Amino acid sequence: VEQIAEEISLFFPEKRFIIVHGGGSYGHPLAKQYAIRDGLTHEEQKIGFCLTHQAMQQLNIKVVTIFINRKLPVYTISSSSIFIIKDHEIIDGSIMTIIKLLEQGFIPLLYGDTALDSEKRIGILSGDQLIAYLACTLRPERVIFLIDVNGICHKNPTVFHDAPVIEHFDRKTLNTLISDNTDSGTDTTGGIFNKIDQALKMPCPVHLINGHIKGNITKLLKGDTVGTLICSSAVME
Ligand code: IP8
Repeated sequence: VEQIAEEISLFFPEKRFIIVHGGGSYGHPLAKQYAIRDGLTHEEQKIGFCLTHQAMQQLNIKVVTIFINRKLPVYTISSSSIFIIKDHEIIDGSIMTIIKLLEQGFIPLLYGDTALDSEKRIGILSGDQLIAYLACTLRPERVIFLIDVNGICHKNPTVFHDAPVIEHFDRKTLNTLISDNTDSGTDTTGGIFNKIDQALKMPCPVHLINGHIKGNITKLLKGDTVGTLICSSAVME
């Protein structure tokens, strides 16, 4: 995250950013333990819902502190306070605070979180769904997903290390992927397939690049080709 903050500071404030982080090892194990995505079916889950949210707040404080230490004006907005979901997707919420923060030169930061569900009562709002919603409403120049492999490959690159990265991905490419969930671990929100699904809804180019490789963000923002570019048919038209 320090490396990411350093690279963003090379482009801010000339470029405006919104940062979204996921649940990682803070949110997913608790979300799984208490079956939060299944909705509220028994009382014990209420404590699990609160604990998962609290774990996300703790992760968020760690992340946001790194950016603020780099003198980046990153300001957290708790997703669960402003969005209501149904079937894992946002159905209601106000992004006025996000717009105002951007106008005033801040970098809004949101994160995948627990959320209230209009039917199942509780659920998980993934950072992926959050980004898709923000992309559709705010129409940014681009979306960049920082992942832990070099891009999307036909085979799982954490198992097949020599699998070449697909540079341009569209809806047709989806059918050629070999589905392999061996590496989904404790990810409760759909792993890479959810990212692809959400990316194909976005009205802008979506890049998936390796966030562990120093210089990748810089290269991409300077116009070089890095990782996988996903374009929905709306972007290509
Ligand atoms: O990692 C999930 O967010 P994601 C958030 O972006 C929780 O899917 C609480 C598991």
